[in-house]
Amino acid sequence: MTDTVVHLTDQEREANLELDQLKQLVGLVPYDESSDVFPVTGWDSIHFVVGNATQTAHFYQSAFGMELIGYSGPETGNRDHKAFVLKSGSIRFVIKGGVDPDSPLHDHVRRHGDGVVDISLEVPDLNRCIEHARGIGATVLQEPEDLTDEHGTVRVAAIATYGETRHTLVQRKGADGKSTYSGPYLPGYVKRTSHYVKRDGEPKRLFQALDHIVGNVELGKMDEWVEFYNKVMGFVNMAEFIGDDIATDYSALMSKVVANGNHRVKFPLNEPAVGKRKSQIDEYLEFYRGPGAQHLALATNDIISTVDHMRAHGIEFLATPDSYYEDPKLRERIGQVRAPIEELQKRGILVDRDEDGYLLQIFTKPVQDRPTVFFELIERHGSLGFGKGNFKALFEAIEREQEQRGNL
Ligand code: TYF
Ligand code: FE
Repeated sequence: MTDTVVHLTDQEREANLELDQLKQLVGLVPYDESSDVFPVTGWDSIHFVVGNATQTAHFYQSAFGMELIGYSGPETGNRDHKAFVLKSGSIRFVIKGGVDPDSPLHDHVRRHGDGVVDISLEVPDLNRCIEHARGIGATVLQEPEDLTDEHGTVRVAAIATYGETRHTLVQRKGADGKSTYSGPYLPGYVKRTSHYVKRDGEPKRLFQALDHIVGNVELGKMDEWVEFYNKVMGFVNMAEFIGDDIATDYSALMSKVVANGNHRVKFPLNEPAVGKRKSQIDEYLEFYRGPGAQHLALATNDIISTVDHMRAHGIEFLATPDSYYEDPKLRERIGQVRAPIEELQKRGILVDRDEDGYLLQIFTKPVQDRPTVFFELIERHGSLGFGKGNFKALFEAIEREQEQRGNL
């Protein structure tokens, strides 16, 4: 096993990320790619379908500091919908909303509300992935196809995952490892830059990478989805899991984590558990009308200024009670961290430490009308975990919100 198998994607290189930085940001590990049945290079893009893409794209530019880089819509020949491509560091969001009243995107919004429809991954050998996935019995939603325009060619295909969510697989490089496409995003999208102007003193970007995306699945289905990622996509199980112990006392959920070989792509999978109270996962499943992506964790190297910026732009975070910081066991548990605890307390940032290091994290409230999708900000300092030591405080905070919504 050597480090040399961990490559940077073009996106990461463009974002001027060094491998060491990325290792720190998202907790990369070396692995042997030659025995991988479904090699994944990294995240390609995350697609959201929303009720009003024009306004949601503005929200991600202003409050999340993202940069508009591409567009598809009626002006470019796409009469069905508008799609805005936004970027921060090495990650892209694609925000889509129906224009044609008969657009199928409206059906998605009617049923699920705003949400994540596609977790797109970059792969070095698309045909090999699809052949393997089909062999195991995965649902191929889109057969491999070359998309071409004046900027070159990208090869894409898609497989189904939980609920109505899909993984589009994108191959942007030839067998020689050279990029085959030089456009802003994919064929069909034109370059477009922001009208949103950053105010003086605003950080260049608020997050550099995507750390993990959590999926909520139905009661009793978590292990099936873990097996799906193991068998179909060659993902490995990570150590962290939430079992019955935390489930019965707090928000009643079970969770296991799968990751691709080098841990760049990490998927915790939650299912509701029967506890004292109605699970936060049940609330999600009810309002999303089925399984779907629950939270996206954005990796930042400066969570303090990121939180300050987002708050100044109206983003609401889950409150952490002062008792969390005043507990003498907290200081014992976390030891020395990069900022005074008072600075973390002021903002409600949580801290956790394990054998590899520590992490800082904070969670937003749901970002759309339904109590479904939310975001996490995470600043890793060696820890490869997900904040297990914070689950109690976090789930209690989620329950306070659930109670206010009348869903507990
Ligand atoms: O991704 C994680 O595991 C942490 C903790 O419903 C978490 O961010 C787990 C389940 C959940 C909310 C947060
Ligand atoms: Fe998380």
